[in-house]
Amino acid sequence: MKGTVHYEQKGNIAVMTVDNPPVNPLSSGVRQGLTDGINKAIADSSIEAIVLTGAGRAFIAGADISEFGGKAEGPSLHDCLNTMDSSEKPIVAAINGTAFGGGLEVALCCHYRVIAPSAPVGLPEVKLGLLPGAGGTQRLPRLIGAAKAMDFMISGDPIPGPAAKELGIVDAVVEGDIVDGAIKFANDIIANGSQVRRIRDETSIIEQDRGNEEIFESARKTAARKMKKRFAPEMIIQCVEAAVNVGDFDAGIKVEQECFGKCLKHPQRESLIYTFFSEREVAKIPDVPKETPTQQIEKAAVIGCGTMGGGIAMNFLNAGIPVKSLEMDQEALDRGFGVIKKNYDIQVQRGRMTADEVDQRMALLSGTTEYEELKDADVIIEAIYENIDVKVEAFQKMEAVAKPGAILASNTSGLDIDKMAAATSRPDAVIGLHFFSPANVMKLLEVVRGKDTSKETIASSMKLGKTLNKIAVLSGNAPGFIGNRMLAGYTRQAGEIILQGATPYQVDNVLLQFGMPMGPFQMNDLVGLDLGWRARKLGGMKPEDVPITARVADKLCELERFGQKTSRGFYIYPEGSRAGQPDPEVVSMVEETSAELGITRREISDEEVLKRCLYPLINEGARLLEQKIAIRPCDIDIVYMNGYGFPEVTGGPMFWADQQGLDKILADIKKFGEEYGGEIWEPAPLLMKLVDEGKTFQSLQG
Ligand code: 3H9
Repeated sequence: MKGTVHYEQKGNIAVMTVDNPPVNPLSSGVRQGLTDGINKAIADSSIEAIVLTGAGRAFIAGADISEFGGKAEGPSLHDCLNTMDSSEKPIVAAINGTAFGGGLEVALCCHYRVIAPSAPVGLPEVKLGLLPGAGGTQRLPRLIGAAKAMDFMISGDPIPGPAAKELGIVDAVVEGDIVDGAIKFANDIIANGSQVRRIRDETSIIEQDRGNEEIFESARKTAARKMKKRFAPEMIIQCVEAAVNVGDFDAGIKVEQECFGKCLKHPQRESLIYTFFSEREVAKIPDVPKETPTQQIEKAAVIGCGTMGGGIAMNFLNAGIPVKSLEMDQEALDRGFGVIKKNYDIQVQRGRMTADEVDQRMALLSGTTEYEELKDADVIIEAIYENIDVKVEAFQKMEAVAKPGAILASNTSGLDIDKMAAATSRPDAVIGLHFFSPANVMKLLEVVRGKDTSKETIASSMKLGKTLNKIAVLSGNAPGFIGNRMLAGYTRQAGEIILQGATPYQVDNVLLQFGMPMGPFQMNDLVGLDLGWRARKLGGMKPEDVPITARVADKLCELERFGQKTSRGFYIYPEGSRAGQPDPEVVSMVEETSAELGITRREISDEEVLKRCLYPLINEGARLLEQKIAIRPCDIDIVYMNGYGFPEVTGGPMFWADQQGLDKILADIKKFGEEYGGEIWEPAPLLMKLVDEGKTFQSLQG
């Protein structure tokens, strides 16, 4: 059995410590240890109260997620909690660190709770497609009211100890040694008559909520807005409705168990738990051992302070690391710093930061126009114009001034890292650090290893990703890396489909319905249609050589419809709005373009739109795996969910593909190949091999 609980007698108090490193989930051994420990303390007449705490950095991180979907050994969590709840000797939870999910529910089952100021508490089950299924949906509303409880459970976001006290989740915040504090708390209770306070028996707060339909309506609206297409929030609301309107605790628990069972069986649960483990798996690089020495990043430099460079600099400022920005002239620096300050001021207006915090962050930012001044930086990231010659020149200048051991990085979104590395005499220190726009917001960091990048540089960059609060995924060096290489087929298909009969609005709508935050044409409008158009013009491309899938976008650009920035693109954006409205003129333009190209338009079903946009992602993903550009399917999934908005509830394109059936996908790819031809529909050998062997992408995870 996994995990244990230590039992120690301190005078009249039994101190039980959950020990299941690194974060003490409620694995079988812990459940057994809790049950045995509580029974032992109850049976021992010299014990008057019990203190429960966790070893290391966590109190209890929740149920053992790896047990879901399988058969668990040992006592059930419910039996264990019933033993605790019915104890006549007071139990005090000494929340020393993270108390999440089932961990907080264990604490809610204790009769009292004290917490360390730094300890976070939360019920994040919703993020795994679940609900608090160990009494949390019944106990929390009895403690803090239905509205606040639903808010807490539907967001799944943690709060620190003092906020938990303010909300009424814990009884006291204890400075200093938490176990000593809890023992003192327990002795005060003993002195006052050893009363146990069971949350299950508290009724006054839920009675106030009874019959108030508005709070549930409001929770449903919040869930629809913030947790679009998620199954679990509605289940949480139904459980709280039962807590409030049924009133009887055991009847409420029955509803909770039924709803928990529905979540457990729902495909979203499987995808979201896969995502949880994948987010952690991507940090593990098979040929870069955990013990690889890393470079301490104490000072950073960013070349370029435009949209990307400024956003990248903000990541370092947010992590408390001083940054020097290099620009061509003072005017460009002032402009860049102005944008950074404006971004922070918006955070202050939204109440997410204080003016003092902004000052502290801005104080870490300095500017220069001289490469020489980058000599102290531990990492230098170039974020300049996406042109290999310009980048090569920047690397030559970087290496001339960089101190020994500094990481030399490029924020390129797909250019050749080895070419940049070859421009220096230290290719081992060169790496790609591809941030996604807006760089201060997006979670993904694509880390790109060149052929000579050292293990130390890789390990340091992956660690830097964590410091900057990003999810770092390692990619091999190939055009477009993982993300943009896969995206190429997706956007090209969207462009082709509209010429064959769909409208841009139908295509966008299908992908929105699938769960993408925006469709490909909305994305084009956001990024700016002029980028590709200008590049084609600058490159002297003749109109007849423009790829057919870019023809409509180029026509829009000729009319100065560049997208959101000019309030017109594929959509029309009313003054100040980012929500575009369809434009019949664009539909006519698309139809004209089809006619010019001699394409007969026909009705295209939503199903075909979806398959033709998504299957190229999967086919290309298979090639990336085959060519070892992506290490595992989960690396691709994490890139797509965090960098491109692929819906989390699907687990990412490769996981989703497995669930659809690779044989069905391969058959469709072959069919599209016969109908439309082109490299894009040539089945990847790995996909064919997996289908032949009756295997899934998951079978490659190792
Ligand atoms: C639940 O409680 C349901 C109940 O309501 C009802 C039951 C009937 N289980 O994240 P880290 C592993 S649902 C198993 O890198 P950090 C993790 O995979 C649960 N394993 O550390 C990793 O393994 P490895 C509700 C877990 O310091 C290692 O621990 N609870 C669990 O950055 C270190 O994790 C949650 O959703 C777990 N519960 O962050 C909490 N948790 O080293 C989920 C972690 O092999 N956990 N592991 O890759 C977290 O949010 C973070 O892990 C935590 C620590 C904040 C705790």
